[in-house]
Amino acid sequence: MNIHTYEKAWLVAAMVLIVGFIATITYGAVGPGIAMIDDDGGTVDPDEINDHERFSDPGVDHVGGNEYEVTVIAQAWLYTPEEIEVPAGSEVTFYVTSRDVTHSFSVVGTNVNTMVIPGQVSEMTVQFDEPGEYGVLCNEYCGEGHHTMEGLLTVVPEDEFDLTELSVDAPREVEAGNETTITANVSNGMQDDLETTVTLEIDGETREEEITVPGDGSEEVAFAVDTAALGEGEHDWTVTADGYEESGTLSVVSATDGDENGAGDGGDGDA
Ligand SMILES: [Cu+2]
Repeated sequence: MNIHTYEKAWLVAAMVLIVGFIATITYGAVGPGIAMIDDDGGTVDPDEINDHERFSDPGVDHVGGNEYEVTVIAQAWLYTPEEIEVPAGSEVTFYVTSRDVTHSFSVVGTNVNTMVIPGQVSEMTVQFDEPGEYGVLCNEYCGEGHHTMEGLLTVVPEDEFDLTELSVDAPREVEAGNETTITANVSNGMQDDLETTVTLEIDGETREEEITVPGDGSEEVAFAVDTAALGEGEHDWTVTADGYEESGTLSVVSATDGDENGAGDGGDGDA
């Protein structure tokens, strides 16, 4: 059979194109690690998100080792949480759902890009190796505020990352002569124990307590404060733990005059 030269040329060109298409798709699927989001993430009733085991508390959770889980709720027109921080070298599994309409969760500059459908949970696992900042965008038009829907994902160096939270419970005003307490609560979101020093500084005097906060737990330190020793007036205090700081002012007022009259004669608590 005789085939015309042009016919042959077109046949070869068509073959090359077909092989090229298959190679492109194969590279896309295997090379950069593109995975389709399937229904593995399960479902969640959009009206019951606030009572849901996972979605009632969105944010970053440490699973163990270098594995983290990040739970995100998309809604018109924001992400909760808006800012996500994970350590470099971590393997992060995102769980994203929508409270209202269809959105997307797209991490700019990475291959994290999923549609977020109310009722469905999009689950995807990604490895973040290098520190950096990535914008999070919604790629599905979701209403008039669509263009303002954004978040931020920060990959921080491993040694700068923790899931420590410090909260302090301190009275605003105390009558002179009474004893009071400034209580620091340190919670540790990592699975490993956290050893840290809780420091209270009040009126230039520093007190310290060493604590070990168990993994996924919290520890309380109560500092008894003697108002008679402090004297009447405003006293600035600062509590620090694991690099976190909280501060406030304690007013010691005379036993006879009640509130609003803290700035007495006891000096201004220069620290
Ligand atoms: Cu949206």
